[in-house]
Amino acid sequence: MHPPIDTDDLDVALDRAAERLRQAQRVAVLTGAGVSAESGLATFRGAGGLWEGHRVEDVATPFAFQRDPALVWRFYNARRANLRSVQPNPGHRALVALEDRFAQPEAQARDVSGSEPFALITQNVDGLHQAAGSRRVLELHGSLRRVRCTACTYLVDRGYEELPDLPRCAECGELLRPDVVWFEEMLPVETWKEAAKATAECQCFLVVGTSALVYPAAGLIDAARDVGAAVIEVNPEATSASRRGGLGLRGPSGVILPQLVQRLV
Ligand code: BJW
Ligand code: ZN
Repeated sequence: MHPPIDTDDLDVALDRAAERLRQAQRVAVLTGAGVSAESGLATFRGAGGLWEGHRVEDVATPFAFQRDPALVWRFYNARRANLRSVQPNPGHRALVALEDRFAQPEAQARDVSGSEPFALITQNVDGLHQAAGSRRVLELHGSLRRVRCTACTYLVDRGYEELPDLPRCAECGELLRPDVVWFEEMLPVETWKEAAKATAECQCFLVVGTSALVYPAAGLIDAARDVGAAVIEVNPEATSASRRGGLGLRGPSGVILPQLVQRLV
């Protein structure tokens, strides 16, 4: 249990965070599973987490997939099926409003550097930011909608349609896998470069709903600090990111983010 939020302190922190955002020309946001918690999706770690009942190495490593692809596919198919009935929540929608605020054509015209004013960097594979209407979403850990071949270059968006436990490639007949990034796998190179650039160029970096334990994504928080960006964390709990400084907005992102964005208008 986290301690009750002191509303006066939260109010002051929200004002301070809004001020940092107002001063920024470019903003980057890093999200994790917590931003989708209020949509009814389980986070990964902790009680009730997605991995409860599974060992990480049984489902989220290339070795696990080699050893028992049907077990791994059952885990991912269950999550894909669940996503058919899940909707974005007010936290996702507030991030769309934040993008609207920063990525207006006039704001871009004023920025002679030609850099993008807004990036939403997500570790999530649930597609809820796009479903809410976010435009510039950088998916660091892939997407549950896409599947790819383990043998050839076949890659396709299958939405959340039902797939067999051992789905096969339409091109070569080999086994398909979810297009997500497992431990010990490289992140998609171009997406990673864009995320690192957006971080290096921002003046304000929002960290929302992530335990900040998984690298290299968590390293972006330090990279933002290194370039002097104001780091603002939205999370009901303190995390390894909060312990490294920055401004903490303690509470669920579906409550805190709309209040934060509201203060910018
Ligand atoms: C709320 C809320 C509400 C709740 N509102 N908030 C030692 C040191 C450094 C690095 C390493 C190391 N040993 C190994 C590594 C590398 C490894 C790593 O980081 N390991 C650490 C665990 C130590 N990383 C990798 O392997 C990465 N690749 C890589 O490094 O390549 C180079 C390499 C190549 C070859 C060999 C070695 C290295 C790849 C990482 C891939 C991560 N993939 C996963 C699975 C994706 C597919 C799937 O979905 O199944 O990505 S793991 C899982 O963790 C998933 C998530 O995106 C990621 C992060 O989790 P997240 O989002 O932070 O969720 P939680 O549950 O941890 O936190 C939720 C938070 O929400 C909590 O804080 C709550 O309080 C909060 N919350 N309700 C707001 N309402
Ligand atoms: Zn193939």
